[in-house]
Amino acid sequence: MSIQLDQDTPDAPDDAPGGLRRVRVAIVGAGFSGLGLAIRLKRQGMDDFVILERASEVGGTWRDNTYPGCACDVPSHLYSFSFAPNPNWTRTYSPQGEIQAYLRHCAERFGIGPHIQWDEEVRDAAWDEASQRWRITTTHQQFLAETLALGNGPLSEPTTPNIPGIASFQGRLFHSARWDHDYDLTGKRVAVIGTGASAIQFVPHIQPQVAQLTLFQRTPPWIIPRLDRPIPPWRRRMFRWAPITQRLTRTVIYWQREINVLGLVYRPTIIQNSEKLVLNHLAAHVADPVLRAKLTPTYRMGCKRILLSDDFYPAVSQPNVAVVTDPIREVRAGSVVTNDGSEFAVDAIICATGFHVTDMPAADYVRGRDGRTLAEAWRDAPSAYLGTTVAGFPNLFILIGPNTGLGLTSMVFMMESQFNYILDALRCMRRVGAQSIEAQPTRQRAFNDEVQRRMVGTVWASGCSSWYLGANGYNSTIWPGFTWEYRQRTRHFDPAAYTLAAPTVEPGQRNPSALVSGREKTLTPISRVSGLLPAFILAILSTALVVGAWRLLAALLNGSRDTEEA
Ligand code: N01
Repeated sequence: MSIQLDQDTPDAPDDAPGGLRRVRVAIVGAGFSGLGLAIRLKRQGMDDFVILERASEVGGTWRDNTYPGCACDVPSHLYSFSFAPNPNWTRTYSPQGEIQAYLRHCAERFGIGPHIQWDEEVRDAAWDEASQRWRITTTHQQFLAETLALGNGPLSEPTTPNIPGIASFQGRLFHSARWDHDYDLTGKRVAVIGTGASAIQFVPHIQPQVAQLTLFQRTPPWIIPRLDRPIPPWRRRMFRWAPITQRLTRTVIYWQREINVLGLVYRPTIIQNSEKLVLNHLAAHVADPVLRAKLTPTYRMGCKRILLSDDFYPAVSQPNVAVVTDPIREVRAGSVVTNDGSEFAVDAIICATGFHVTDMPAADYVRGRDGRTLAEAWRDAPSAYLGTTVAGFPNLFILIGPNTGLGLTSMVFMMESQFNYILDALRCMRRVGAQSIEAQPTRQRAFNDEVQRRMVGTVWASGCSSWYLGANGYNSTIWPGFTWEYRQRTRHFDPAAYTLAAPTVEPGQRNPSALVSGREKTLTPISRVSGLLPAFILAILSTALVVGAWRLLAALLNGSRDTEEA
């Protein structure tokens, strides 16, 4: 039976005294995750929510990252909402503009626009024990929300490197996630710092334009062929007329990506075999042995994010590009100086140096039941139950929370798993009359212990440094398993892992267990037994697919080498 999350309930919202606006759910951010949750709420008949968006446009990271060549490295048939397939993607890997347009279209199609408070940056969000609600202060307003969902994402705050002298640079300096489109790079001497997912996408686009490109590389990435191609009009028509064909395509892509988990998590030998193939790809495109040595990774493939590109190696092989591997010592008014004393005169520096992932700024303004901020609760390392809820922070849901990140497949799949969980949590609260839910510390700890145990022996624990790891080397970003397993575990809200508090609780007093006992028995728990059969079938399916996929990759790589040699 599905319970509607409609707003005709006894405590339906009305604006509280003191200019506070009461809402049932406040969502921070109108990016992929915030929009997706809003759409799912709306489709469940729940209209009483607000999205607090600091900008004046939807899209989150797909709005902010506008660098040349910005595109998704997960095929868009998979990197899109399952409930809103887009038959009109023009390429296998959609460019940023199309993804941004898709998100805008979703917001319009599902009527999310009126729920968005534009130009409202959240400054503070504190759990108010007396009212059992979140008091949220934004740039211009205050809200009292039953539930707070953080959809601001881990890739929203760019990191600028702390290099001595960088503040005194007299040329143009900007981050790839805040591209300066007013600055014409034509004929300029440009330094690019970093060789991550962003840099390898824009370097091939700016290389033909600039006079000289100096690429400061700290660690060479593993790069596999992207094989991006246009989706022909006939196929787009087919997806429109027969949506099942697009669903099938999505399913195939899902499993093609999912099988990588076997190598990343369970069978590192598979990864070792494919490393040889990928080095062949490098050799096929970079003839200069000195440059090739610089570009050859010395750590296990997959330990850092595996990158996809067809044009990065050809671009850095051009005469106007220099790959510098000596570490940067300082930045001067018009140059970059490396440890060996070499000085590179530049007109502009582009930092492609990533984001505040494990130290996201939102953690500083979200304060839980005892007044502690998330950052304080996460002093050792970020952690959450099922990557979504945190002990001490009632009615808080973190979208793309700790240990929900992925190496090679679509984050939208993980987000949609979280949407299921959150909606079921809200339904459960209605059903049992709970005003607040809070993850039990023991369950949160047990979950995180399990995640960390499973991390041992995976490729992410094979000894490289990456943004997956926090300052103390703890991996609080990656989900070390199959994504279908995460889907399975978040299919239903599990009240036994929570403390549920009744609305009658007096300020300062908590009497949670009254609601929990007995009621939870009426709810469907995750069935471990029923989870085993699909897991077994899927494991067999995965094994069959992995063999086929790696053979295909081998054939493609050999084919491309043969073509080069011919
Ligand atoms: O950032 P990164 P990004 N001095 O952290 C180097 C997503 N994304 O913006 O490897 C010198 O990957 C750093 O060196 P090292 C995706 O999840 C998705 O490129 O740490 N160098 C590295 O080379 C991705 O993973 C898409 O040794 C410094 C680079 O800067 C995430 O965003 C597209 C330095 C940072 O690479 C971030 O990607 C683009 C310093 N002080 C991005 N500090 C899709 O297609 C850092 N570096 C979905």
